[in-house]
Amino acid sequence: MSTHTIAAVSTALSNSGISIVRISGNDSLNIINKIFKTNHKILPNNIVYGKIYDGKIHIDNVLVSYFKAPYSFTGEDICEINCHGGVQITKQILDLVLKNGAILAQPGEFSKRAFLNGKMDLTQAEAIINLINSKTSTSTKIAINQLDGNLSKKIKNIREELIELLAHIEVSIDYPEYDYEEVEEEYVNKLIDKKIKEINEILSTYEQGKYIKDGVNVAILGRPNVGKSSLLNTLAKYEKAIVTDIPGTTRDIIEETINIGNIVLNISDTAGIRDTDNVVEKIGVEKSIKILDKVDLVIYILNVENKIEKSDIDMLSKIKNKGIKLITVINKIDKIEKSIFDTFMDELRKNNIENIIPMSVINENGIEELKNKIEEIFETSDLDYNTELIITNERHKDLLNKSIEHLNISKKEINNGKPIDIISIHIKKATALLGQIIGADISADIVNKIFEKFCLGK
Ligand SMILES: Nc1nc2c(ncn2[C@@H]2O[C@H](COP(=O)(O)OP(=O)(O)OP(=O)(O)O)[C@@H](O)[C@H]2O)c(=O)[nH]1
Ligand SMILES: [Mg+2]
Repeated sequence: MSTHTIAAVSTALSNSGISIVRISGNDSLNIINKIFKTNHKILPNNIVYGKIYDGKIHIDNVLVSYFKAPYSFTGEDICEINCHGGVQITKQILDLVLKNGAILAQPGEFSKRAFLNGKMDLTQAEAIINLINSKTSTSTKIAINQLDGNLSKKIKNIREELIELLAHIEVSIDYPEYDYEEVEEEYVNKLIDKKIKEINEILSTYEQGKYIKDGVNVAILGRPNVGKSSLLNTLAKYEKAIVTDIPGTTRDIIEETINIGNIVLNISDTAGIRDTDNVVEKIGVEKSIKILDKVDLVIYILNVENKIEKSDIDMLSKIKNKGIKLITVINKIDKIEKSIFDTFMDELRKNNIENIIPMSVINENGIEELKNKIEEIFETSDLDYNTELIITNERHKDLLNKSIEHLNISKKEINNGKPIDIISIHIKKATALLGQIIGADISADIVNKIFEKFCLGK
């Protein structure tokens, strides 16, 4: 299909034991023959030892493997040079391959060719990138499941039944003796309902899947000096943020990624929220409020030494009204009597604040409780990550949602007594949208966009 032969370094460019330069396309073996000397015969599915030469100059001692089309990752001839893993030597070998006829691969181009040559469908290609980017064992399991084709299988099944339904409808149109009677209506309605239910079941896993794949976005918010940066440092287990007793210490958003069990948290420590005339701090405060647009969870910290201000209650309501998950931490409990804590707690409860964690960051009191609460909120133990189908890609979610929209329209049209050919237009549309998930009927532009996000050499 593709004409030119491509090459790239498939391993990370840093000093390591070995690096792999991958070549794919008709010219792969020709290029290898020009630069590689060996005493062995280069046979498909074999790996041979030999030396790389640039003309007369000996560059490296390497292993070369050869996979003959169509039995390779891309479906084309592939040669891989396993060279020593120095950055300089790897670059030199890649340059040599390029000088001898290959062109540098685009990010994701090997996978794109695998898809275009029918070696895998789009969900499987997307699973590769999820697998590479995976940060926890759970997201790895989900990606492997998708790579095995489990999402594709499910989508194909739903799609096939809709295609059968369309064929059934065509028969009704072409052979008027089979009138499109009420029985037919009931049959079509029932089948569409069943498909909507199946699609919804897949969709319902998305939120969880997204958290597992991309991590949970968390902001630590609160007024100045309540202990936000101290909490970030304790969770990160090192002094990431500057902590002082001067209110207004943090001016910019400070980001850190940590794992709690199998959950990845992308935490942002923020500037303490207050009215201020300081230009720099003011910008920081604005950023703290703006961050609400992109977080899944807010940890709102209150200092038990202070009284709860109206601004705190307003902020807590704002967070809740935006539908963001909320944990409220009462910090510095090491500094007060129990009775003060009780009064504080009562006032929060009066304002319908739940998920409250008493804490002394300095003594690491309440940290485990906070972690447990986060796990409780974001880990649904009833999903079996080993076997269950979980979607993590926004593209899949959007296409599933749109296909449901069209199935719902077709149901409405049936109930409104619209002619069957009108109804079938929407079923066809839903079928096409489902097809786009696995890569059927998809435009070259979209394919390019998807593979652009891949890394170089994959
Ligand atoms: N006694 C006590 N002091 C604490 C506790 N947590 C934080 N502090 C102290 O409170 C002060 C402020 O802590 P920070 O973590 O800088 O507070 P912050 O909320 O990030 O403050 P800004 O960046 O100014 O918004 C520091 O002196 C901390 O050592 C705690 O649990 N108990
Ligand atoms: Mg701070």
